[in-house]
Formats: sequence, C-alpha cells, structure tokens
Amino acid sequence: MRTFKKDFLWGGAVAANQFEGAWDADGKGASVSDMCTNGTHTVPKRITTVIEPDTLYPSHEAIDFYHHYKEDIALFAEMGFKTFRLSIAWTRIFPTGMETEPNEAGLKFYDSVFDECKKHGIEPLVTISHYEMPYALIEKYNGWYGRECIELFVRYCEVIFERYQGKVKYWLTFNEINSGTMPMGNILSLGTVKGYSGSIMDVPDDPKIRFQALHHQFVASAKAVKLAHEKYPEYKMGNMICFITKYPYTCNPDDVIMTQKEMQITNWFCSDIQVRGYYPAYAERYFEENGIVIKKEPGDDEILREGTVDYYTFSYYMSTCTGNTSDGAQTAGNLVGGLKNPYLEASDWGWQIDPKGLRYTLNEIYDRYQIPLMVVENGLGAYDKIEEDGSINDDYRIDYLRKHIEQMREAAADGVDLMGYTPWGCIDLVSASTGEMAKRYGFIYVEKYDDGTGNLARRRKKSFEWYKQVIASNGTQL
Ligand code: BGP
Repeated sequence: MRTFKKDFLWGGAVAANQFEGAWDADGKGASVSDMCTNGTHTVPKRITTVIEPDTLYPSHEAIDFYHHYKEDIALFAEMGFKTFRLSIAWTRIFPTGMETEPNEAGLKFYDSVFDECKKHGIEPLVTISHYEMPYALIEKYNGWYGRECIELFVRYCEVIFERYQGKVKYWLTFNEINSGTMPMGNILSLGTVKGYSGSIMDVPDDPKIRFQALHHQFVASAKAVKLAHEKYPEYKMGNMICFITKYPYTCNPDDVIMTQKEMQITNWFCSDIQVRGYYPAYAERYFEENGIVIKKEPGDDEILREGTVDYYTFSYYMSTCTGNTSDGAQTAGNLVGGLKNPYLEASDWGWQIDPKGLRYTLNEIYDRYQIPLMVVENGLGAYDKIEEDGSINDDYRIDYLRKHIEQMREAAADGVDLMGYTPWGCIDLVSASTGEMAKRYGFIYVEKYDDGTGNLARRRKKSFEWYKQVIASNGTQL
C-alpha cells in the first residue's frame, strides 16, 4: 500500500506579516496588515487609515523573526524540517509597491534567511503575497480593483525571481486567493478597502468590485507563473487555496445542491482557473445572478491559459455543513462559518475538528486536477500554558496533528499524489483573524502576549519532540 513518499516535504508554515515584526525597519513600507489593530475572539480587529497613537498593531513587532531568524531556523532544523514555508513581505522589496527600483536592504534580509535555510538543508517554499499588500496601493488604486496592480506585482516577481535563483525552487503566488470570493477577502487579500477605517467585520462589500479585483489577481498570478516557466525552468509554481470543506446538512437534495453551489464558488472557482486555465462554466450563472460583469482586456484569456500552475496547495483546518434549515446551530470557521456538524468537536475558537474531512478533501482535489498536492497549512489554534517546571504539554495539539497526518496517509494510500505537509504557525505567531497571540499553533512557544508584552524567548513545547519523531520516521511513528 502507498504511503508518504521518500522525499516527502515535512516542515512548517508562517507568513511575514504575522511573525517578522520590524514593520518599518530598513526601508520597509506599511502593508495592509500593518494598519490592523489587535482584537480578540469576540472583539474584531480594526483597520485604520493612519497609525493611531497608543494603539496596538500586532504585526509591528509580532515575534520579531527579523532579529531571531538564525535561532528560529536552527530550531526548525532541530525538528528535521525538509521545507519551510514563509512569505516575502512585498513592502520590504517595494515599500509602496510603486517604486521602480527595489529596496536592497529588504532583498538582503531574505538572502540571509534563505542562506540560513540552505545551511541547514531546508528548502524554502515561498508565498509571494500573503495578506500583505502595500497599503499605498490601497490608497492609490483601491487595492487589486486597480488593474495597475498586475504590472506592479509582476515587477516585484521579476525582481525576486532573478535575485533568489539557486536559493528558492518552490513558489506560491497568492495565499488563499479564494478569500476574494468572500467578503473577508476585501481586507485580507484584495485590499479593496480604500479610505475605510473600522471593524474588519463591517467592511463595505460589493461583489462586483471583489470579483473584478480577483480577476486582476488571476492575471497577475498567471503572468508570474508564465514568467517563471519561460525564464527559470527550475522553478516550481503553485497556487494556494483556503479549502473550506462543506457537507450537506441533510440528504435532502436541496441541501446537496446548495452545498455543491457553495463548494463551486468558495473552493473550486479560483483553482479551476489557476489549474485548468479558464473560467468554469458554472461561474456564468453565478455572475448573472449577482450582477457581476468581469472586465477583461484582450489577451487576458490567453494569459490564464498559459499560466497554469504545476502543483496545487491548500490550507485545511475545519469543515462545516450547508443547508436550508433555519434551526441548525451555527459554528465559526476559517474566513466563514456554517452550520454545526453534530458529529464533530470544535477548538476553543469554535473551528470544527475534522481529520477525515482532510482525506475526503485530498481525494476530491486530486480527482479533479491530477497534479501534485501539498497541505501547506493545518493545525490547532489553542491556549497553551507554561507549567512550573517550564514545560508546555500540548497533547491536544499532538492529538489534532496525529489524526490529520493519519488521514493524509490514508489519502496517499487512496492514490493521491501528496508532496508535503507544512503545519501552520510552526512557531507561535499573531493570529490572522483576531490579531491575538493567545491563539497559538506552534511547536515552539514564544513569550509574547496579547497586550504586546513579553521577552520574545523561545521554548520547545511537547509537540516539538513529537513532530521531530514524525519527520524522522517519515510519518510512521505518530
Ligand atoms: C489562514 C491564513 C493564515 C493563518 C491561518 C490561521 O487562513 O492563511 O495566515 O493565520 O489561517 O488562522 P488564524 O490565524 O485566524 O487562526
């Protein structure tokens, strides 16, 4: 029976805006995340148009990887990481996104990070844009709604592709590009929040603007892939989807159809374009019913066809149910919630834990596209406690990860071509949805707290040793 491949890419994942800190060091500009305040599980973060005094912006210091990268990468190496998924902050390279010359200090920082990875035999997996668009592009163009962003993004790609040859092989264009199919995408990925200041939950939403902005991202992504394929044949280009698995709440055919429709737009729409190279047939009806008319320029369709990705990656945390019922209980989730599944338990943040859903999802994706897959985010956000002896016994996290890895192994046995696994937040970092530090995912604890205090010291959790053994045994000792 098949299992994990010999060269399976075990590792961990992070994003610049959630862990680097040093938000304005060495010429870096402000990204959309740098304009977001902290929040909690129940009080949403705010975005502000200027940096307000006496307000906590968690990305500004985060866990200060910028000054701790050697120590952190050494800890990843100690666990035996084969790969490390990180993102480049666009604003370190082009502070406003609009300069013609890149910022050398920013380029140098990533040189050092990639060199450090190489020293430890760790292959970087680089997300080009992970929820950190330059804020100046929001002010000028209303984010990705402005077609100008395509060329600015391509310029950024040209610079980093050229610079990091021999250091990076695996690239992902946009993190969770399908967040743009949901209102939350306005703020996270599309930057269609020009002039808006207030709760991230109340951002004005116009699907016409959102899907137009998304079209610009598709073209930008395809252009980046095309550029890499033509000029740097050693580069492997992937997409990245936030997969929110949905089950019909009942076997009533109405629930089944409703679930299928939601799955199409939320989960399949973006990757159908990025993997197959054209807009799917079902989009036409959705656009008609929602008054969406995509403005394309001549050549766009051709670019989409020519810029299809080499592999498919996704995040998977939870699943929800969909149905017409009004009496089903609601559950929270990543980017969106849904109906509660009575067969599942949930995390402290209300995300339903569903390891078998990962096997199901892997099979569904592979059947559809038949290109290699990688799970580039998965994990349990939980409260951790330092015991008196200094240990952190995160058995709940080990349990979550073990069950998900078991199901990945099942999927591999089902025939899915799985390249690797990078659990989210391998070192504690700032939560994307709430801005909290208390929602921890790491194998490594960081002494940094919700009020911005903490000495930033790193400690190994119990899961650190456990994951080390998982990697050493290529997933057989769980
Ligand atoms: C994904 C994002 C990550 C990350 C993760 C966990 O949607 O790509 O950036 O943060 O979710 O979510 P959270 O931080 O809200 O717990």
